[in-house]
Amino acid sequence: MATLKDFRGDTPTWCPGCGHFSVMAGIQKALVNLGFEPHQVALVGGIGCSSKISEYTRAYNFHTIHGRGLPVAQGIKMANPDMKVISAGGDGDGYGIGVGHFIHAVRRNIDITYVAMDNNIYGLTKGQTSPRSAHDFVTKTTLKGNKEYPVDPLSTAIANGGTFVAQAFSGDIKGMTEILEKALQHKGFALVNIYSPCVTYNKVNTYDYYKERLVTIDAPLATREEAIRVVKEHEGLVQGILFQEEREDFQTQLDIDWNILNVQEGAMDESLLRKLEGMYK
Ligand SMILES: Cc1ncc(C[n+]2csc(CCOP(=O)(O)OP(=O)(O)O)c2C)c(N)n1
Ligand code: SF4
Ligand SMILES: [Mg+2]
Repeated sequence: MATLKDFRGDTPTWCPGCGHFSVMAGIQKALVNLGFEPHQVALVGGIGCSSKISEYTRAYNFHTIHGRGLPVAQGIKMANPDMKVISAGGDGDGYGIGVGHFIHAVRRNIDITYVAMDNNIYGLTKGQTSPRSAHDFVTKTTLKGNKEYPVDPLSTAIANGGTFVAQAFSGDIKGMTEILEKALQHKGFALVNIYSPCVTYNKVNTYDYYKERLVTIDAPLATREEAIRVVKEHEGLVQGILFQEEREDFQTQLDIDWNILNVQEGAMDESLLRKLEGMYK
């Protein structure tokens, strides 16, 4: 059985105190608790401080390009349904340039876990306003304050057919790990948005900010309408599983013999291509 040490990858270069350390610890702990081995897991990042998590965790890793973690993760799952696939990245990565992929992955309900490490700012590029920055948030790109309003990932996912929608806080490792375990066990697309403070560039959304404000939701809400109402009522400052629904995932519905894709020698010959074509007819 794997231990936490087995999942340890390259040494992180994150700033001391960065929330992303705890998110990584939570993901690794959840994987160990559920009995996964590193070779059974694929971890895919986009670009950002957060996305470096793919290099810092020992598993099958793919550090993709900005906002493209989700399409690559979905491709890996399609090619190898036995793999536990996790896509992880930042709020800029997932809700800015990658937001189109996000919404389609949600409605597709493909069986992967998406961890968005939300620090309400672009950390890697040194502190610009992100799609999750609050209205009137001041940075070097919004000197007079942000005149846009932030993306609401929870309501978006719930409204667009999300079957597991949760939010956690990297300052509460125990609660976050429990949510991550449930997300990893969910058969379908699981979103866990995690408030993960950037201690270097965001002096507003700090650990204390979240500790003072977050409201814990003890159990998933009964309906999508109710879940969205609760998210809006607390202005997104909630932690827990907001909504969960059992629904056949994308690949189960397709009912394809996925073993056909295990091409051992790497060569896709003509007959295999014809067979694949046949499956989609
Ligand atoms: C196509 C493209 N556009 C812009 C960038 C520059 N860029 C790199 S990371 C990043 C944002 C990172 O913010 P986030 O995803 O929130 O991660 P964080 O660093 O905050 O963890 C940007 C804009 C890029 N690498 N590629
Ligand atoms: S810049 Fe911010 S997000 Fe990036 S490692 Fe430092 S604290 Fe973390
Ligand atoms: Mg960010």
